[in-house]
Amino acid sequence: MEGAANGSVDDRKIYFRSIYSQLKSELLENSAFDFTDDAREWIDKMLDYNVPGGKLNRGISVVDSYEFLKEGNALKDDEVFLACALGWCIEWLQAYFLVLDDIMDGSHTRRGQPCWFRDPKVGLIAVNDGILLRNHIPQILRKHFKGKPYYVDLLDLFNEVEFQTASGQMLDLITTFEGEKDLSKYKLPVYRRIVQYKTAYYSFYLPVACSLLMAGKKLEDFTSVRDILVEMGAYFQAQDDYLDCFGDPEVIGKIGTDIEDFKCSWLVVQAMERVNENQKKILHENYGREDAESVMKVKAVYNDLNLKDVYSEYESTSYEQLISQIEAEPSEAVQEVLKSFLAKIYKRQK
Ligand code: GPP
Ligand code: MG
Ligand code: MG
Ligand code: MG
Repeated sequence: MEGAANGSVDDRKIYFRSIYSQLKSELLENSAFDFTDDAREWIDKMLDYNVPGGKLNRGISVVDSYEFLKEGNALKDDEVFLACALGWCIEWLQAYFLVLDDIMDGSHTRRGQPCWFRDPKVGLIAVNDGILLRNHIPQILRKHFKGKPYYVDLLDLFNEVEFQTASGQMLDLITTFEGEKDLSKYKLPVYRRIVQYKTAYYSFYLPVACSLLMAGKKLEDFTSVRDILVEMGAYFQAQDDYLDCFGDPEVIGKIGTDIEDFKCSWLVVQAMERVNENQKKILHENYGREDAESVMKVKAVYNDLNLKDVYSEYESTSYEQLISQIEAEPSEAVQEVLKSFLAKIYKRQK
């Protein structure tokens, strides 16, 4: 499999995908649970529906980052396999979050198909499926990493990041639903705290932290790297919020719900900093309502405020700031890890 490790981006993706089938088979053969045919079929279908259909950026980043950290030494077959397995653990974590997040956000589509809970045969069984997805992670880790010197640190890392994400999700939800709908509390510091916890740790810090552990590093020696990744995660969520409103649902694979859900989105925070009295009134009256006309009125205010230009400007400044923070990192290998991650998301359309 040497070629898979050192070949083109596409080869790597094909190899990464092939590991998914192996991990799925192992979970289905797991002797800790006496599977009936029905149970095996359910899990098989549930996994195929929810785990492999995304961009796989997070998962593949573990392999890419690990390779940079090995500084030019070609990865051995077993090392590529382990980095892929860890990458898939992050994709499993993401599937678990998304299955539950879509219920909480009342979303309709995800990755170009109806949300899992929208299938009438699934409904709230999706909650338990989320719990199963989450519990597959320690199963995968036990099978492939038990005995490695960094095994305990890996378990600890996944637990910590899950806690951070659930805490961020809580902030997202209570900010949205607590008491009267009050847009005046939607300010940048509130926004930053939500996105740091709900998105940045699991999407950006976790893949790099996994590769650092595999490379035998101690995470406490990399706090400045963590801070840069958290910053990158905040930028990524601002993109997600922008695309929720202005992205093409065909391309992003999901229909936005942030306006309807009264979310503390990057767009509404920017809008509130710029509105005149009349525009503020329109937002107060229409933000957080389900009907298409209200949503259109909110979008019209965003357009009047030229939020597309504000966003473009924000993208460029964030990029420049991140690059200069990255270039202050002493290790060239670490710089490569961070730059390659940033390149994957800069100006993304999906
Ligand atoms: C993204 O928010 C955040 C998550 C998917 C984390 C969910 C965490 C849980 C503990 C369930 P989002 O709602 O903006 O994402 P999307 O736009 O993809 O629905
Ligand atoms: Mg959400
Ligand atoms: Mg959501
Ligand atoms: Mg979103």
